[in-house]
Amino acid sequence: MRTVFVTVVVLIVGCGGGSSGKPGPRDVQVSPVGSESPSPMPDEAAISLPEITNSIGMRLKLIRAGEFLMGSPETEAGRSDDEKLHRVRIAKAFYLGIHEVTRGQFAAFVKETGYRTEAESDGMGGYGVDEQGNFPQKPAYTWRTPGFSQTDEHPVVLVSWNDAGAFIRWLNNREQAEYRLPTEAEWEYACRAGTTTSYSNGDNPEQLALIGNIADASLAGKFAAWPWPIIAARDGYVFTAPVGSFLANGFGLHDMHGNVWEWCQDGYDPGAYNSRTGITADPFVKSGTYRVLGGGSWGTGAADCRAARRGINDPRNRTINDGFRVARSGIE
Ligand SMILES: [Ca+2]
Repeated sequence: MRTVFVTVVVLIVGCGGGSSGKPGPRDVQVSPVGSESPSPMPDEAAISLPEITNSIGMRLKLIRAGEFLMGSPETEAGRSDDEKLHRVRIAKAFYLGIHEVTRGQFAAFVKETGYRTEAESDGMGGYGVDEQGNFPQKPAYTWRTPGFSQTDEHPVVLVSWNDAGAFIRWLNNREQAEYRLPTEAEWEYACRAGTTTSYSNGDNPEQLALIGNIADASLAGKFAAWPWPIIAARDGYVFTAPVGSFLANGFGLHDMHGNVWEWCQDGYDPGAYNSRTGITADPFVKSGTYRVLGGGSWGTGAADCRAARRGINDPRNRTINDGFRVARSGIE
């Protein structure tokens, strides 16, 4: 199965296809501990890249134009066949949120607009996790009441791709700016921050605990039968963590791995990478039944947190591990 954890969508590539009414895991496979890859500390020069703070206190980092290898090498543990390695040019600089959009920032939007998320407006709620570690959809599960404790500094969850779009339209209206979701290519470029390894700090899943909140020993202590791989390391969080709780990557961005899956603009096209040759400038898949997410979440295994992983979900879906961060264009 190739779906984002806790989702109604079951995709299609390599699993016989079709949709399901139940959540399901992706084809997760955690690589062995003991990689020789180093665990670099963030590059101080990169972290000092220009930064802006917007009208709701959101900090965004300038991400410079450049080229990178998108996707993963065939030797990468846990990879999928939709990740063919290819060269991509990000032609224009853009700003990207240093952090995922927080519950407090989303609350400011709701307070000003009266917006009701899809989980609230259709009365169905979203997908949460109960005490037994099952993933039911319930009206009670919304961004306000995800079923676990959150402060305003935690990433907002249970927001659909459409809800993220509504937040961004509000922000653009408020600031007369050009906020948007990052493209899939921009997201991976920013996540990698110049690295070519599975994660921005190497290939060792156990070292993910230094830079992100994933399914770890903390989670295992609460849910004995969690259906996804769990690293032995302890990151200290069963559910979401306050944004910025872990080390930044080389571009000064926090939580690109773990915490919440982050919605990208793109539709999901499983064959998109295979069709690209040479250097592809600013690839963007405009349409698609499903939308792409990056980075994995607090509940997902390490392989799903890889920079190259292409998470997939229906744009109307809302779960306790999907959130987003915003990009801003119109630079230079
Ligand atoms: Ca964790």
